[in-house]
Amino acid sequence: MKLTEIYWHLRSDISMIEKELEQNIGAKHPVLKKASTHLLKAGGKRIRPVFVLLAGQFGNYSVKEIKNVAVPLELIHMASLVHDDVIDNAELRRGEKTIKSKWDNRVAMYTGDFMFARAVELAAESKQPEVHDIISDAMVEMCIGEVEQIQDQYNWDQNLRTYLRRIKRKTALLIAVSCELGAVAGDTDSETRRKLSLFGHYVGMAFQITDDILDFVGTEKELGKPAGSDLKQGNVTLPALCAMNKDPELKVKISSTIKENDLGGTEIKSIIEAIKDTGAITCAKQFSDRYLQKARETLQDLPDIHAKTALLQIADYIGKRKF
Ligand code: 2DE
Ligand code: MG
Ligand code: MG
Ligand code: MG
Repeated sequence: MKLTEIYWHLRSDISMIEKELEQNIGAKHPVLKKASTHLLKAGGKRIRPVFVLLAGQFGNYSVKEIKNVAVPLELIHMASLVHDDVIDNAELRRGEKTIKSKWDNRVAMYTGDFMFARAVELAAESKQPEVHDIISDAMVEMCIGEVEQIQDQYNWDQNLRTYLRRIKRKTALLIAVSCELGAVAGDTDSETRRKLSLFGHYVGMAFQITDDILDFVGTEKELGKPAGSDLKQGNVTLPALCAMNKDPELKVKISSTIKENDLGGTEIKSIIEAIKDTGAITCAKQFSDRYLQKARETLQDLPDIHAKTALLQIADYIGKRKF
């Protein structure tokens, strides 16, 4: 099954979610509506709603309950991107100007807050009380992850564990929660729910590792966002950690070259090449592959329904994705 087939199978539910997203950001205020719609229309993989829909199929699939979690999760994700682009000073997202660049930082902060408020409002319609706990816990962790990232910036001595903990918070958790809430909405048994959540965690870890790899090897055209910005901003990601571990001299060079408020230039480019020359991309990819393998194993004992094939297919795609 190809990725396009997965979306095809889910098309009626996805288009319902798409409509709901559009309606939910339709605000009384034209600027908030315009800015949110700008991001919504720029596209995106809608991977979190897709995980909710597929996980829900392991139980009794109720479209209403599914909607009450899938839409908020995508809104929270979108809100976090709008804020993330302010923090990362990013000009481009999904091939379009970011809200902070098309409007400004102030509009972006409030647009993020607005989307987030809409998410909470909609999630409140869910009948299952644990939905609120799960969502709010995830958001707290995401904030911690982002603050940790700021604190760990330009810290070239940080270890692998710090990195893994950070990406777990900033990315993997919301994906795990998407799978878990799909299971909750479908009212599956607790073991199925635990397994789906764990699957989401592993896939989410691989997803962020791939994002970090693509920042080294992708192009702006492919990614729809600028490449090479992590290192420039002092964000120490897995390829850099792999490279510094292999070649301690490179670490000395990186720490003396990449400093705060340094916009970088040719030096950054040569460091990126030096990092790649150590085999860092293969090293990082091995981590991602190992997480994806664990993700596949986690689903092993679940019933062989169509949704399982689809989840396995998405895991394969995450290992190969170019955008
Ligand atoms: C993207 O990482 C990380 C996103 C998490 C952002 C979380 C925030 C706190 P990247 P890219 C802002 C929670 C806030 C909420 C829920 C309103 O590597 O490469 O910077 O796509 O992603 O820019
Ligand atoms: Mg960013
Ligand atoms: Mg960021
Ligand atoms: Mg990134």
